[in-house]
Amino acid sequence: MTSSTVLSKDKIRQSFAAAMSDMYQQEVPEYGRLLSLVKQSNNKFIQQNSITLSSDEDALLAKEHHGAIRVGTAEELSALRRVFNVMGMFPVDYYDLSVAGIPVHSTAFRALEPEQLLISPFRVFTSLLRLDLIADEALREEAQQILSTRNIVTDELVALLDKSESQGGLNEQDAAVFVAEALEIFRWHQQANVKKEQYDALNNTHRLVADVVSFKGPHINHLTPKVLDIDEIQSEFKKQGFKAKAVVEGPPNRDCDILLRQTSFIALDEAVSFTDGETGTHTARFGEVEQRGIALTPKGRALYDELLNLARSNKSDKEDHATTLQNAFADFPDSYEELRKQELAYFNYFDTKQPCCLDKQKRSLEALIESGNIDFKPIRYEDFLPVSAAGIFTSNLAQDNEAENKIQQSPNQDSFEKALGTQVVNAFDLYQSQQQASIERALAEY
Ligand code: OOG
Ligand code: NI
Repeated sequence: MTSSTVLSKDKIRQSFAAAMSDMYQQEVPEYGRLLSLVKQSNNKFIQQNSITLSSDEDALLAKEHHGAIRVGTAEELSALRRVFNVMGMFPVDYYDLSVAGIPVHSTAFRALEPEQLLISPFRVFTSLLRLDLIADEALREEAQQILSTRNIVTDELVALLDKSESQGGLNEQDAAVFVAEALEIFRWHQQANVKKEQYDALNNTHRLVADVVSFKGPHINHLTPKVLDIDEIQSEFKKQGFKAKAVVEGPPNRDCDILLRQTSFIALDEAVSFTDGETGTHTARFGEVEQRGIALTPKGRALYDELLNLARSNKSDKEDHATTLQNAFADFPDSYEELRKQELAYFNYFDTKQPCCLDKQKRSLEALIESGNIDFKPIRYEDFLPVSAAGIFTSNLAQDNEAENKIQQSPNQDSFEKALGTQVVNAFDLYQSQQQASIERALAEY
């Protein structure tokens, strides 16, 4: 390869995801343990269900993951947008976490096209701290002041961002430097940016404020491998002494998985040195697993939200969470055929290559499905769920504190997009156009 050849963004994302995984295994040894447990559990599931994976699928399964970080300022968020762009990752959807008492709003950076997701499905749930939701004015100003002095990107990285933007990508050599420099943003810093008493004051206001403001950079706070049987992992977590969250977030266990189910285990206490020489601990980094199902249409999503609310209001001490959830979701169709007929979920349609006996004018999509000439398979949900994300956030902050209940609910997508420097992509539009393109492709054969 000559040095002027631009390397594919998918390849850069793939090597960045691998580098991030290596770094996180070194920083958080439990993550290495988690990866072995997930591998064992996935293998067991594959054997028990006699699933045959191609070598590509197998490699992808081991690689599947998302991560999460939290930044403090508009400049930091927009720098991340530029960094992720180099890896072919774009902000999809807006998530307002203030509804759950968490002073952040978020997006998820990811690749947009199915073929790109197959090369590397790596995503990063990225949150921006909302100091505007913090009531204590003096503390808010202090936090702003501290954040204004830090710089999360190295000069080398900025030069490579400029280069990539002006020449439409990076060559292999530059990409290798880019991966190493970008990784620095996500590294854990034991050395805090603040004095012990400042940390304590921030922590008393909201644990997230302390997490975002007190350090030199926005450390990666978890990486999440994909699992095939999350209920089994949840019970293994308990057996093997991981401090798992009490419940699995998201929809119940079903024949046809929908959206996203996730669970996590409690964060580490990590040693910190403050600028005044004092020492202490900070709790932020944890482990999580995810199981993904079919993407829902707006109609399906409305039904999901309604039934999830029903389950939350039916919550009682007499029944466990899984049972309450199962009961509430009894009205959610659980076959792909029904999900499709009721337009609750998205599908990829494809030509089965069977000989077609229908008259030309009768070859509609539905008739061709009926005659066995077109078939469909689920489109996987690639995004996140705000209620679940809130559950993950809160279960991984240290001790609860009073002030946190005072965060006002106030979504503000406009201000988020201004900070980001672009609008977020709407996930429904992505799934809808993927489905539509597959229908057109399949019908073009007839
Ligand atoms: C992000 C929590 C949300 C998920 O998987 O829903 C998340 C955070 O704690 O920063 O990662
Ligand atoms: Ni997560």
